[in-house]
Amino acid sequence: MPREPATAPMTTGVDLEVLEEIQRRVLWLATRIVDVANHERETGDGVKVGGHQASSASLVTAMTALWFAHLERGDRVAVKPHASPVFHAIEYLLGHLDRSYLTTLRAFGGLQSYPSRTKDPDRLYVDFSTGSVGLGAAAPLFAAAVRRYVDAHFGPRPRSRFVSLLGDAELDEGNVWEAINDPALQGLGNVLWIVDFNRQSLDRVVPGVRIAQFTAQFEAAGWHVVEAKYGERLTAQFAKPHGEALRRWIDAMPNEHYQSLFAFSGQELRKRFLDGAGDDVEASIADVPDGELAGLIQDLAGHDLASMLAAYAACDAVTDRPSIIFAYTVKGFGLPIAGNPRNHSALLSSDQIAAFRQELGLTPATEWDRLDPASPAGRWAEERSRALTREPASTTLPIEIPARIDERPARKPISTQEAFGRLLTELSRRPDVAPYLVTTAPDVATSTNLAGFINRMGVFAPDNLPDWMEPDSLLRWQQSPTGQHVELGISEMNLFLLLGQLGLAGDLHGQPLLPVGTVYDPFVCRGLDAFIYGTYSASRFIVAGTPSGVTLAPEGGAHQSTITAGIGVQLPGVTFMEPAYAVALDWLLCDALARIANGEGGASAYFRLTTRPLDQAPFEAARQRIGDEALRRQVLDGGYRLIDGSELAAAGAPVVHLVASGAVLPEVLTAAGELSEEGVAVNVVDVTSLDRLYAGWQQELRDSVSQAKGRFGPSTLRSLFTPRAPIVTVHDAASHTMAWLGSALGVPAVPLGVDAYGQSGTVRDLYQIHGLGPGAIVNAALAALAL
Ligand SMILES: Cc1ncc(C[n+]2csc(CCOP(=O)(O)OP(=O)(O)O)c2C)c(N)n1
Ligand SMILES: [Mg+2]
Repeated sequence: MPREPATAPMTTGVDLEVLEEIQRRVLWLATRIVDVANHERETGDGVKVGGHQASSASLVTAMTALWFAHLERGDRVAVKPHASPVFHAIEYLLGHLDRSYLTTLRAFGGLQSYPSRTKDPDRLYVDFSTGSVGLGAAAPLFAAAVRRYVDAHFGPRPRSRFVSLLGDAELDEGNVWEAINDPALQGLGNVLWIVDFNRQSLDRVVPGVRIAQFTAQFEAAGWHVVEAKYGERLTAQFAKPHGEALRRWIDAMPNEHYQSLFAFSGQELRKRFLDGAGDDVEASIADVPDGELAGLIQDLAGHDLASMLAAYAACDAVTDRPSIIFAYTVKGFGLPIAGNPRNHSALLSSDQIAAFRQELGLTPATEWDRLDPASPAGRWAEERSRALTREPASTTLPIEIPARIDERPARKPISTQEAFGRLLTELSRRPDVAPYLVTTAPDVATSTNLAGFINRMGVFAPDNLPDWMEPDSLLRWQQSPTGQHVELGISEMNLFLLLGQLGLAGDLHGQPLLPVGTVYDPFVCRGLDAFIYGTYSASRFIVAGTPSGVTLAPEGGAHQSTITAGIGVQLPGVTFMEPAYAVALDWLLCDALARIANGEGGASAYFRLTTRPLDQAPFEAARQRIGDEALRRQVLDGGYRLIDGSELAAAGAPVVHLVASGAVLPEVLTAAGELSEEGVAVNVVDVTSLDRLYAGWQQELRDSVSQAKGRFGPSTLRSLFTPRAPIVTVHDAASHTMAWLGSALGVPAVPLGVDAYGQSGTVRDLYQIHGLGPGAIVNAALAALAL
């Protein structure tokens, strides 16, 4: 049963016949865009080009109705990855894409296979990148939450609706359910999800009839659900004698049975359709001639423009919660491959393309034309183009981020996690910067030291909520529309999806923000796909992974991260940093915020932090030796010499470098002391950003190759190390992460790190069993010198 029968279509100003004509042209262009990429482009590499004609056709009606009769300029839409040809066909018909691109699907510099915010030629109109199913689908929900936040803090802006067009199999992805269940994402009345309910995924027809389960799940999560199931013809048939039996029969029919009928027509179709049905069902279609039976049985609302517009209007009318439309569609609608279970990657033959072209009255000379501007369809497209044309948004914040936040000298031992919390609290006192800061955490705000910030800035809630805590409690949890911390449930996937959207607030809402998230470092992996999604979308945010490594000793192996440093170094679009000392963290954090404020692409930052308090004196000593500004520069560039062994080296002592990041530095310093006593000249290099060192080295290599110099120019890496001296790398992370330094420097290297799962114990115990203690470091150094 449809949840809400189609009401009168919202046809104000829209002629359904004109829309029908536009729909046919959109289907043609989307199909031909894929066809030409596969059949008329010589790639020379034997790799198939691909593209999805059937998945595209499935959404042609929903998308034509949206762009040509529903969307407004401020609306933001995520398009199902495999419908990108439909999107580009529409943008072309609206005049937002040059004709020359229509033959470039999946070509270098051309239309990307899936909608891309950063690479598509019509990217001004791509609001959300999609491709990894489920993530793009959920993104508009998070964007709507960000809009709610932005409106509450900076004043309401013109209305936007946040629309997601998703494949039905995208609902298999857990992140979708994590998203709809989070309390921070409730009540967003400007959200509309449109599920392309074609009952097919990549491999198969999806088994069973799951619609009742889906609708119940969304309703339980507080959503308004519409089933756009049957088109006008079937609806009319249901109204006839025995119509109810017919409806019940189709409703209960397994997807596999229904889908198998698409291959048949006439007598054979009738026989197969009625297989197992009672006399009343047979009677219900007795009046339908064989020639019309296929059209009737395939008459789904997802291909009925009036039904879709009615569904959109019904959702618009509901403003207190998100809406979802299950639009029943046919994968491959309107094409010879319609409904075929194996049609996901199927391509029309050239003969089939020629027949389709002819059917539309087009010729090879006119096939790429826009709609005739003199025709009603052409005039309508022009009107819609005017309604939807956009200007690029500004993504910079006109504020000055200081070079350092906390000028007080650090006397006591302090952990980087505690320092991070203090720095954010200090920042919240700065009237120029504070308004733009927004923090978020997946139920770990207090255990990652955000309490100070939250006490000062409050927790965001769309409405004022009572604070049930005692007024003198250490943590105030004041929830109101002015709060600047967004608290999430435990889902790390949601954390990164939200951070990704907060970091696009300038692009999508005209108000850049300074987003900061915290997460236990091991669970970065739990949200990794969304982390990648955010950085792939060129979002800009700061995330602190804390605490990290086996230094989290008593917590045990399940909470001890090892591969996250490698992830941080390797992920594009984010700079990985692991400072050990508070002042270094301060400089790096300010620099990261400044890059975000400047709207720099790829300016996200990942800080890997610890709860181990470290004595700050060694850093202060280095500061005295190197000087404040020079040291700051080195820290920002990725590393500095915490201990300089030049004097002993000048006296002829053998030189070794101990290279380390973060929590392990006390052990490294102890080892350095022991080695010096043995007459070894030790340089201790504190790597503040392995990522920057690596990027600098790579840049240097590329420059030297392209300029054919044969010798490298100076880089941070080279200025930190004495030529030919062996190195020992020490890291509370997989030993592999720093191992490349040996080859970069062309010297013997012994990488120490954590290459097995940890367990509970003290820091000393854990460092001992993983070979990070001073003794192991000294032995490694002696071994390196002997290599
Ligand atoms: C995370 C992820 N896993 C797998 C894929 C490969 N894949 C692409 S489309 C698809 C099936 C999609 O089915 P559906 O969402 O129903 O879209 P349809 O093509 O039926 O419209 C799969 C498994 C992907 N793109 N992303
Ligand atoms: Mg599907």
